[in-house]
Amino acid sequence: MKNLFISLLLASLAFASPVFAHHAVCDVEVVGEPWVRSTPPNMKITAGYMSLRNISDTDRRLVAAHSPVSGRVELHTHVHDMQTGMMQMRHVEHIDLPAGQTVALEPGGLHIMLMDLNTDLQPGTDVPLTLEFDDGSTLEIMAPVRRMTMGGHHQGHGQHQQHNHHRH
Ligand SMILES: [Cu+2]
Repeated sequence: MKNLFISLLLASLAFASPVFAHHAVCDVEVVGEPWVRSTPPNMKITAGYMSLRNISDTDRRLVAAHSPVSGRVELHTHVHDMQTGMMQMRHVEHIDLPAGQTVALEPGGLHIMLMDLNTDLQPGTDVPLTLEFDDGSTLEIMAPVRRMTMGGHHQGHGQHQQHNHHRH
């Protein structure tokens, strides 16, 4: 019964993904559309966001990412600095992707940090990203470049942070 289930699962995966046959099996898929924040001229860093779903029953880790537009890519998270009251980025060695779960990389939280950019990233273009997992598998994606949206949740968050920055 379990084998039948797995066969059906693999069959549906092969059906859903035309590139399936050309890559080592990857336990992780991107949910929705990934995106990379656009950059003004001469800005050398930006961030990539996406939701990653671990479709297997084994815990996975995102351990690295690469992009041809970036000389150095790191995995980052945001932590709340108790002393300053500000959110600060921290480098992390990996991003945990628990079995069967979806993990969101989003502004103010986990993200893929693209540094040493060798080009400006204009909205309407796409950034190739290679995601590397702890089992050695990789996932190649194209992430559209978007402006950080003004208004809505993230803007509100920013204002909230500014509120905490007042000094006496
Ligand atoms: Cu960062």
